[in-house]
Amino acid sequence: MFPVEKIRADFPILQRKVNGKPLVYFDNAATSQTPKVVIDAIVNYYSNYNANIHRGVHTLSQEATDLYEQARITLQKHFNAKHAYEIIFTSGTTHSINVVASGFSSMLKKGDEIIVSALEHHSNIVPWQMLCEKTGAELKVIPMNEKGSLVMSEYDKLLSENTKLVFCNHISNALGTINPIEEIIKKAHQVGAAVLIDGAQSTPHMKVDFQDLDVDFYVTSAHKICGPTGVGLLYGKQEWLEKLPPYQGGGEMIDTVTFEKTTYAGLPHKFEAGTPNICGGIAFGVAIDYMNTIGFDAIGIYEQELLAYGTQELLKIDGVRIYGTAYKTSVISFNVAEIHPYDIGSILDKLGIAVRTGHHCAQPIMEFYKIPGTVRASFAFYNTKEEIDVFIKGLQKTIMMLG
Ligand code: 7TS
Repeated sequence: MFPVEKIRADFPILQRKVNGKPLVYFDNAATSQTPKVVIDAIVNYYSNYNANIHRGVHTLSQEATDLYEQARITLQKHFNAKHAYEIIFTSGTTHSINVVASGFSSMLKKGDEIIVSALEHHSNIVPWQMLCEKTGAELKVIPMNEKGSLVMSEYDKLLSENTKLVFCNHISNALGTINPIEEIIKKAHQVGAAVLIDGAQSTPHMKVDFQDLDVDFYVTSAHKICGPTGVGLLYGKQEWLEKLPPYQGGGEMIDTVTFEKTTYAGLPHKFEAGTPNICGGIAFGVAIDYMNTIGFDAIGIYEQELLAYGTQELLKIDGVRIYGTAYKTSVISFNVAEIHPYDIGSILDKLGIAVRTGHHCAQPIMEFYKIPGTVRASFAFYNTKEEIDVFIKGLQKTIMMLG
C-alpha cells in the first residue's frame, strides 16, 4: 500500500484550512507543494551557509559552493546525464527554453524549419516564434486530434532535411497527454535535427533518463518537483552546449576579460552568469532526493489510481466533458455543460478546493476544442481518494448553485 498518510505528514501546508475548510490542493500541475525537508534545507542554508559561491577563499563560500555543486551531481545522477557540467542551473523551464532559442539565432537562416507540437505551453511556443522572426526560419506544427494526442503521421510529413530543431513537451500541462518523445527524438535525429523536450510536467511523475532518450536538450522547473520556485535546469549534450553561445554576459561566465576581448568560461559556468539562486539549487537537489526516497515507480502507479478514480467519479456527473483522453498523467481537464470554468473554480475555492481554470497557457489547445478554457484538477502523490470525494461533492454543490 502506498503510504500516503505518512507522506502527507511531510507537507506542512496540507494541514492548513482555506476559507474555513481543510485544503484540497489539486493544482499540482501549476506548482507542487514543498515537503519539510526542503523547507528545512532552505532555512539551514540561510542560517548556516549563506555566501556567494565559486569565488570566495573563506569557509562559508567554500561550503556553499560544495553544497551547490553537490546538488548538480544529484541532478546529474537522477537524470543520468553523462557529465555534471551538462546540467545548467537556470531560473526555470521558461528561462531554459529561452537560453536555447536565443542561442540558435546565430545558427539558423531563411529556409530552415523548426517543428513544435500543437500541445505546447506558451513558453515553448513564443521563444521559437521570436527565433523565427529573427532568423527567417519557419515554424511548423505537429497537429493534435480529438483525444489530445499528436498526429504522428503528420510529424513524418513535416520532417525534412530543412528541419533543424524539434520542440515538444514530454507531457502536456493542459491535458496530461504523454507524448511519444522517444519516436519524436529518433525521427528528428534521422534528418539531423536537434530536439528539445520540455519536461516541466513529466519530471514530477516519472524518472527520466537523458542518455537513454538520447535527447539533445531537456528542461524543467524545480517547483513542479517539490522544490522551490525560481530555479530549474537546462540539460544539454556537451557538444550542443559547446556550440551554443552564452545567453547572458556577466560575472561567473568568463575566463578572461579585457576591454578588447572576453573569453568565456567552460561548462556549466558559461551559461550561469551572475550570482545564481544558490539556495534554490541546493533545495532542488534535496527535493529530488526526497522524491527518490518515495520512488518514482510507486508515485506513478499511485497517481494513475487517483486519475482512474477521479475520472470515474467525475463522469458520473451530468454534463461533464473531459478534454484529453489519451495515455496521460494525473491531470483532468474538464467543463460542465455551459458553465464558465472560472465560476466553477471560484466556488470550489470557497470550499477549500484549489483547481486551475482558464487556458493554462496553452491557447492553441483551447482553440482546437473551441472553448475559452477548462477546469483542471491535477493530482500529486500526496493527494487521496478521500480528497477526490470532497472535490466531487463540492463540484456537485457548485453545479447546483450555478445551474
Ligand atoms: N512548460 C510546461 C509544460 C509547463 O507546464 C509550464 C508551467 C512551463 C513550461 C513553464 O514553467 P515555468 O516554471 O518556467 O513557469 N505550467 C503551468 C501550469 O500548467 N499552470 O501554471 C504553470
